[in-house]
Amino acid sequence: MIKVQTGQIIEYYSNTCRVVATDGIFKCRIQGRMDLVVGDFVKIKPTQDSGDCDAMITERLDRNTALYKSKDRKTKAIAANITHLGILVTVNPKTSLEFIDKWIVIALKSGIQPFIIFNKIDMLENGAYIVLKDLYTDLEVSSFAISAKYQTNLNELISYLANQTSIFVGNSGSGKSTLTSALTGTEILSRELSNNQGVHTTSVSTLYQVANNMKVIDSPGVRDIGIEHLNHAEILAGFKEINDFASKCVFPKCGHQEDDGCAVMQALKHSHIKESRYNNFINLNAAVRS
Ligand SMILES: Nc1nc2c(ncn2[C@@H]2O[C@H](COP(=O)(O)OP(=O)(O)OP(=O)(O)O)[C@@H](O)[C@H]2O)c(=O)[nH]1
Ligand SMILES: [Mg+2]
Ligand SMILES: [Zn+2]
Repeated sequence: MIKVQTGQIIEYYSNTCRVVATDGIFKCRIQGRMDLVVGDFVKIKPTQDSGDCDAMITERLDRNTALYKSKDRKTKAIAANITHLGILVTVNPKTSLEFIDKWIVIALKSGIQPFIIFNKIDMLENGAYIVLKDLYTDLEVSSFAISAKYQTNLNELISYLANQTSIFVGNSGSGKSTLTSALTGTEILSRELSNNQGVHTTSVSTLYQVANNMKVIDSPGVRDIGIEHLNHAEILAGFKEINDFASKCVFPKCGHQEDDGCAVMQALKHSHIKESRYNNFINLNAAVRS
């Protein structure tokens, strides 16, 4: 008989989940309408009455961080207690700069450290990612250039992720599952390795815990996501270099699109702000209401 204990959700289905706790991994029943996601810390207690479940969840502990997405005006948590968010950037599928900037905004708004992983470097002409790397080094966003498939340059990334809980985000096919397999040594189905169909796309969020206390989450909910739950101030906070100049604009409600008294437009003209960053800032602002 298992005792009452605290654990962390490592896999979440609609009314059951898997929890890693002090005494092992348990399949748990979710009681009522609890708002739970992968990464949540929960209290569990033994149960006999629920089919193939060993335990039930009685309580969710407070979250340190939570990652949200919006769709059709509804906001939903994707994962909890994450410290780092790795944005997978690939040439194929091509990752847009807007995708990168959007995820930086989302991470910073949630108190999560964003960083960039250039994946599939085996497919690149030497140095092709350097231009992109330069765009983000000034912003204190670390970046790594790797090949998940051929396990190239993983050591630096592994040290960076030690003692952290990370989630990888990227377009379908960017290599989130392949990277998670490489880091954890678990064979996770990727779009190439599948049971019987041609491809396997991740359909459930899983948290893997491995050596050096590295926890990584492979999730299907993190390809392209809506940001209607953000406001203009939160978007500005995600563009650190623009934020620095915005406080110097003459008009307090400056929209940063007219030259008149706008310090951001001046900075853009003098290349203190990169054009792609400015354009994405304007585009993301246009996508939210307040
Ligand atoms: N050449 C090359 N191919 C890679 C690399 N990493 C991943 N791939 C391939 O890219 C394809 C997609 O990889 P996945 O890991 O399934 O991508 P994913 O991001 O998990 O995709 P979804 O689960 O659909 O979101 C597979 O065929 C991988 O073998 C890499 O470093 N180099
Ligand atoms: Mg996957
Ligand atoms: Zn301005």
